[in-house]
Amino acid sequence: MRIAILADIHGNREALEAVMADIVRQGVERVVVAGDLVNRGPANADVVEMVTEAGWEVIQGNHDQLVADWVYGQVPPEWYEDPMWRPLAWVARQVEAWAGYLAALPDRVRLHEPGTHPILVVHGSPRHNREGLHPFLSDGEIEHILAGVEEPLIVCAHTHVPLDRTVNGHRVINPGAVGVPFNRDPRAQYTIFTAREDGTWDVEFRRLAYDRRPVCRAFERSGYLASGLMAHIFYGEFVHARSLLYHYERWARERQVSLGPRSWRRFLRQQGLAVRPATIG
Ligand SMILES: [Mn+2]
Repeated sequence: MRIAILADIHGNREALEAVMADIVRQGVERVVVAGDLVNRGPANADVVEMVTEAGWEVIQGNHDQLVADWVYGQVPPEWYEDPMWRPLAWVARQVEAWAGYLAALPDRVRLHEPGTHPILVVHGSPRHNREGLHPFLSDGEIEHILAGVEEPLIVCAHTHVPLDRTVNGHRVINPGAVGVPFNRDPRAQYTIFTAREDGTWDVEFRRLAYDRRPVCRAFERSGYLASGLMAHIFYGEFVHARSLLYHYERWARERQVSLGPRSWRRFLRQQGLAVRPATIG
């Protein structure tokens, strides 16, 4: 039995295509997406259509929930007037027809193949879809978060950083991100779980290089980048394969500068990062 588990596609069609082709080559029998099909990227409807057409099982990520909440008027009313949220409005328009699907996704799935140890798949942690099991957490912190979880194997996503940690009998796997990795490795990342004779699982971390230039073009030509600052930040995170939003907000707070295109460019330059990378690998 072979199961592919992937997550955090974030509207990146080309990365998903690379993973889909690999999944076909690898001959897996079951595919689970651990959330965040949409937002952060330019091809959100394409990603939802590809995943649903493939018949893959999907759980809800915080971004899937956010986009559905936006469509259904379940975010604070002032957000609809705030330029900061325009990129979210842009994404929500793209997948408006899928809002019901995104809203109804389950928050977890328990995989229990005959003769194997069960696997719990969640987006963030078993407690919340925005609680990430980050590599920098201590064993004690991870143990606390996983208290009461019965499954010996837990797959979580959300941090966009791959993880394989065993704490007090719980093995935690994060497959890394398909669309927007934060581990400074831009390849599309996912995992394949293969059942062993004794019912435990062998975990293989796969990383696929693909041509990222069409993704950059899609950011620019779809109108997403022009929708506002947050799209520029997400573009920078995609290009540099690292988390920048959090650091930028802290940087701006410390200097008491307002968030906007000018301070964003200044932040990038101070980090030694190209503002508009001419070429990416
Ligand atoms: Mn995500």
